[in-house]
Amino acid sequence: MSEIFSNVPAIKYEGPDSKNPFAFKYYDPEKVILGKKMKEHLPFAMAWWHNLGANGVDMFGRGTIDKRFGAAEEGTMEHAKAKVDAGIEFMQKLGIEYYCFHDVDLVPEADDINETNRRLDELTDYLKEKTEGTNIKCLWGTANMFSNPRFMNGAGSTNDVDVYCFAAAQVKKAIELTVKLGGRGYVFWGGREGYETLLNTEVKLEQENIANLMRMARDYGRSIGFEGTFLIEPKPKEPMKHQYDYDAATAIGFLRQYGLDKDFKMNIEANHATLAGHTFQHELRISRINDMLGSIDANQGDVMLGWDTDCFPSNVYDTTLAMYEIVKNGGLPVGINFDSKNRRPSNTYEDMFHAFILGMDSFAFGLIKAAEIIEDGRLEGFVDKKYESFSTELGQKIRKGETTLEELAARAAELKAPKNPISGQQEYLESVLNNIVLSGIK
Ligand code: XUL
Ligand code: CO
Repeated sequence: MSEIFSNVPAIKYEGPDSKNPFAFKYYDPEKVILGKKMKEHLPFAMAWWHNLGANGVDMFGRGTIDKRFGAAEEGTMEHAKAKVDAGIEFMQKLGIEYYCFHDVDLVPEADDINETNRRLDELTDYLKEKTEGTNIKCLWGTANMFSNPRFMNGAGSTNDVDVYCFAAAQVKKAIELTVKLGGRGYVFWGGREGYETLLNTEVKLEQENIANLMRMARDYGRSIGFEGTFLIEPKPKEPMKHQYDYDAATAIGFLRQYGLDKDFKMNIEANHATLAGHTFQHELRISRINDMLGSIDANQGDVMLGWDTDCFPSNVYDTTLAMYEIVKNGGLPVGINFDSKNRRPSNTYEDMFHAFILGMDSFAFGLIKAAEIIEDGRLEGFVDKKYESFSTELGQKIRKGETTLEELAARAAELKAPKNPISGQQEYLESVLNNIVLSGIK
């Protein structure tokens, strides 16, 4: 197997003062933070579709990036195998141990699903053989139920029983492959599970059918030995006008309604959060407090653009607050998938590495600063103080749900007026956050 990325060395940690473009400035895998190695806090994964597939094509222009990786022609099994070789070399050079895939990222899809499945078997045999003896494994798998025209009216939410069977067949196969490749998670992202207009849509039927597809997936997965986490990846829109898994709160409510909440958690994507009008931290917090935080798709949107740009994460305030939620969650049961892609004019192999160095360093920096927020104590100390009245005898009684309106109204009558409300001190807290983020690396 010849070296594909021959201009790029193995990427090592050199520290914040390094000017080497092919070195980590913050990601130091063996460094211990809050009792755990950085690489254990940060189970990074490469998204097969973006990193090995996306060639810069957009709605207005053809691809700009050559991702043949030495294969003669795109869309062949030779190309599919070249992607495996390139992917392994890429991950090893960066020290990334995980990858995520959709079924059809791995092989070119055939007209007959039997042939597609045969190709998937051949390719995953090859992938397994090539990763044997390395520490590279699958983070999560998923079925692409949004690109093929048969899913134009939805997959689990389709109007057509036969199309529903194809969705089921793809989910079945993708779970089998996830198990074969040792995956920790299985994701449902419902790109076509939603509607363009309610004039032609039976929302109740569609949602019940989606829930049944997920139930069958859970039962089948458990029956073939999948012990990992099933995940819903919320997104409010794009490609559909409205997607049912709008945000974490909506998806969690859906899982509870259909009795799926013991097996499923959230895969929170930063850019999907902002499309829903939330911060990334909001979506992580809502998931965490409901014991539903399973995994993240690491990327960021662009404040000037209202769609899913899947930029590599560079905003260290966002990664700091995200890592704060993740650390508070006790880590992630699944991991951190860079669902991010190079910008179209970043069209060299070197750019692929720069992108991951940016993303991994941004999250490593976020982890360092999240630990500092916790150790510093000023932010959490303020929050404790803000709510301290709920530690009093009456506050505790309210928390336990042991009070009545009459009793509380009697106290209000006795007080006549409450004491002045305490300040929320937002600007002070923001200056504390700045102080921590900008204080350098110890
Ligand atoms: C689309 C998206 C997907 C999912 C997997 O916005 O995020 O790539 O992560 O289907
Ligand atoms: Co995603």
